Amino acid sequence: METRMWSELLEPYKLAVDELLVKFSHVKDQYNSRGEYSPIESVLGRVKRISSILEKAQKKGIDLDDVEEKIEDIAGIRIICQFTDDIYTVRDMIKNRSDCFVVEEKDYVTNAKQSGYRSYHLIINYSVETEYGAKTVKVEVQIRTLAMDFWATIEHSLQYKYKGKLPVNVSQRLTNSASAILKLDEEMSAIRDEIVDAQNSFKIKARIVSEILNNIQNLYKVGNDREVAKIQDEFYFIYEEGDLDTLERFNRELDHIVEGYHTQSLPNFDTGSNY
Ligand code: 0O2
Repeated sequence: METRMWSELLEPYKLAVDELLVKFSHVKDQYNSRGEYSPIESVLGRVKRISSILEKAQKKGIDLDDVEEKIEDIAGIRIICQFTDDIYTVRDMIKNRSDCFVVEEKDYVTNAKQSGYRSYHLIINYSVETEYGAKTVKVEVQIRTLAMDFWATIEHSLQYKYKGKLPVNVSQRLTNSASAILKLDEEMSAIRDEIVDAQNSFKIKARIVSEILNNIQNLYKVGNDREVAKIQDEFYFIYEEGDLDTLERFNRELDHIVEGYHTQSLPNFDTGSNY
């Protein structure tokens, strides 16, 4: 196939990856903007390189005319989660989407591969609008934890370095570290609630602090500088000493003060004036 033909063939896959990256990142943003824990930690995407497609086709005896049908990971999305349970939440989320049609599932989380590889794979049909019309392409979605991703990345590099023929001692160490990764995920899941609570209160604190600073900035525009400076000092003290509830209370009080200034500066509608 000519290079031009390859770039035409790969274009809809590139579009699919770009769109899905935006969509899954948006899901994460929505959780964050609500101050909620997101089952999606991060999203990555790639279109397989032509050399890798050729290599896979050759390895599997796939005719070049059949690559779109038979190579399912030309477009790849990787969703990274913090905890093992999140993998299944994300899987269900994808299954419920009207723009992703799941055609195949591989649960290497419960049934790890011989290598020790763990990840949840979905093959989906996804439609894009190209300049030549609508086209449905296959996309492989890999869902895994941060720890699983760490292991897979290292193992992939070593497989590349040794061209798939790992020395026995390296292979043994990878098997041992795969068990350690499994244990790590289990340990983290056991204290999941505590971790999520800590992360949520961090996000809430960041939001309240930003609202307070915004209020103080607005007060400087309309209030007495010395009084606002006193409020600011009070905030620094509460920030150092206070807990989340105290900060929240302080923020509400500031809201009232700012509101008070606004009311004072509103025009009096009973004056008979048109404005
Ligand atoms: P790349 O370079 O990531 O694109 P199969 O014939 O069933 O073994 P198939 O059909 O490709 O292989 O499906 P499978 O096993 O679900 O693997 C698809 C992708 O999962 C691989 O793509 C890898 O990205 C990842 N993967 C699968 N097994 C392993 C493993 O043991 N170690 C690591 N690090 N990744 C794995 P590619 O095309 O092989 O590689």
